[in-house]
Amino acid sequence: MSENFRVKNAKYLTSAVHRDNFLNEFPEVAFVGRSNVGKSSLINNLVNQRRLAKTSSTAGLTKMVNYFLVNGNMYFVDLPGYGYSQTGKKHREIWSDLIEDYLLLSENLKLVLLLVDIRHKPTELDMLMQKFLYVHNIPYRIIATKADKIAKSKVGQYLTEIAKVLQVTKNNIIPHSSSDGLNKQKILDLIGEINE
Ligand SMILES: Nc1nc2c(ncn2[C@@H]2O[C@H](COP(=O)(O)OP(=O)(O)OP(=O)(O)O)[C@@H](O)[C@H]2O)c(=O)[nH]1
Ligand SMILES: [Mg+2]
Repeated sequence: MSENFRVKNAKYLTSAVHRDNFLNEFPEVAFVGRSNVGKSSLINNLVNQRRLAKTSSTAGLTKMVNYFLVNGNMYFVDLPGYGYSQTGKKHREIWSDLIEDYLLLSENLKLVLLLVDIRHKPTELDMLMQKFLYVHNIPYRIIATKADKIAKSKVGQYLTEIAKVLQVTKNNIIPHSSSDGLNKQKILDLIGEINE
């Protein structure tokens, strides 16, 4: 069933700015990670659309919880990034209440894709998020984004570094590139499992 999962169609549904606006009709996959790590780009790559989820080189673009309906029976949820100091919050580098509400209140949340930039060591916040997901029993997988930015021959080495920090085995981290679609089908197949 999960093999060769395909996105037949995807459309933007709505954006929530408050827990009262969260949707819960369908199973959902959420994309979580630091600002600018490539969450919206990964969604676009998976659904084969260049601009379904808005992307930007300026950190902190996605501020709401954005729902996309995929194949008419599941949601892809693009979350705001964390670790971006907003004005007035400079010393409180933590994720927003909206992110936390979403993760704790979404009963149909089946999978979180936790994104880290393949070039950088995961931050304290990444580790905190990983722990948060674990403690709250939310199934997650780690995606290392922007793999096209390093030499192919170095990918394994960078994954080893990330794996060490996050205390997982290297095989649990999937490198991805929104530019060339590296491991796109592998990620889609993980997502396909949520509807079984
Ligand atoms: N080369 C390359 N650039 C990427 C990749 N993924 C994202 N980017 C670039 O990184 C920047 C941020 O990407 P977004 O997808 O907007 O990141 P985000 O995590 O949604 O950011 P926020 O919404 O601000 O939290 C954009 O300039 C993208 O074009 C990738 O796989 N390869
Ligand atoms: Mg975004």
